Amino acid sequence: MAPATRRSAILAAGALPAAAAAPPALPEWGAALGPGVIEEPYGTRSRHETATRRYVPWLTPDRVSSVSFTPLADMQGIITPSGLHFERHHGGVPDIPPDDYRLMIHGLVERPLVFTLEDLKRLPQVSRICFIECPANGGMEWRGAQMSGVQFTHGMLSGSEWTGVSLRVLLAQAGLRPGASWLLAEGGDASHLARSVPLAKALDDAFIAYAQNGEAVRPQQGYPARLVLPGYEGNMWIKWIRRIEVGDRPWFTRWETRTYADLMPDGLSRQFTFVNEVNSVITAPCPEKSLRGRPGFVEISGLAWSGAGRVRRVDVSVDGGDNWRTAELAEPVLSKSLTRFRIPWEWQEGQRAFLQSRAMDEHGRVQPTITALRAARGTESIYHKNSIHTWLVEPDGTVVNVQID
Ligand SMILES: Nc1nc2c(c(=O)[nH]1)N[C@H]1C(S)=C(S)[C@@H](COP(=O)(O)O)O[C@H]1N2
Ligand SMILES: [Mo]
Repeated sequence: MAPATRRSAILAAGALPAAAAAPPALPEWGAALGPGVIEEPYGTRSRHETATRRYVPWLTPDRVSSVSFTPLADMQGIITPSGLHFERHHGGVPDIPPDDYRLMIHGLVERPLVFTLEDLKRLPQVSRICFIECPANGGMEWRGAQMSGVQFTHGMLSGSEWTGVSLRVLLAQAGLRPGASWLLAEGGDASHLARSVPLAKALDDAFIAYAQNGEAVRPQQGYPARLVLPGYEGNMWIKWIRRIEVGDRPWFTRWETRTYADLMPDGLSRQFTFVNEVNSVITAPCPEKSLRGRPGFVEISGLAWSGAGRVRRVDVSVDGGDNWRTAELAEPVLSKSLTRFRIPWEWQEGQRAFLQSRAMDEHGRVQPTITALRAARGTESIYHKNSIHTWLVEPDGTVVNVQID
């Protein structure tokens, strides 16, 4: 069969007969007036776009523990559209009228304070683009490849611009008392999820966000305000935050003693693993974006991130790690943010390939192989899996989730 020309391939993809849509013919949509500006005061995406958050039925049986995943294969750049941000809640999404919202700061402080949302908005503002990742991202893959797409292997990951007020500013207003060294942050939802946060982190780059990607934080993300802890594991980013207590030691809440501790092979568990270590994944090609019928030039593209700082380098292999080439990092490359990488490739029909990406951050930390990670951490944990991920490209272009040494 003769290879398809670019033009015939484009025409074949469209819904209209070729002659009606292709220039220089005038297509139907250019021959009549469309709706004007008053039709849609708050905009939505094109009705032809279908990417959605999805959930795994056996993983999220009820509202006490539900999670949906960002469709990473459909994402471009480093910002996740707010409507596709992954969701993780332990008591459903509360409906909080902004006028009724209050944030209390108390404990080891000079002046206990209660802030309204307006109070928070009057204070000096900070904005930052950063990723949030649930530490359970990839948790279903610890014992072997299981999920059939990047949405489920890595989709508890999103990137946003968050805007709000620095915790440093709020704590300065309350005034820290001697001995202050930890905070307890508590959510206002039915779960009352509460996590201990080191004071050093709070004074470094933590903030209370009331905006996300230029508008109010979405209800699913913590409206009207949530804690943002750049680089720290997602479950500490308390949503619907209502209370910050200052103390002189961690609280060891039930979330910390039972839920979010990393089980180690020797039967002990790591109490706190705050930082999400350097990680990456190829988002194209992937199981959702196969190469079937698309031989020739392929731009391999993906996301890299590190909770410890900037991504310095991403290497890509198409032969399961025998040979590596360094990918291009797309600007901006921001600390504790998603970073987009790209590298050109030629794929031939009939060629089997094992695609991998391996990120390194500015501290020289490198993603381990799955074998090395298991040797260090065992298989009891479901948290903090940052190993090199492998996609198998079958000879027909199908892409499959596999694990190799
Ligand atoms: N109040 C409250 N905060 C919460 C949660 C929750 O259930 N209640 N879930 C946590 C978990 S486990 C994660 S991974 C992140 C998810 O944030 P997102 O839903 O905005 O993606 O929020 C965290 N903050
Ligand atoms: Mo989470």
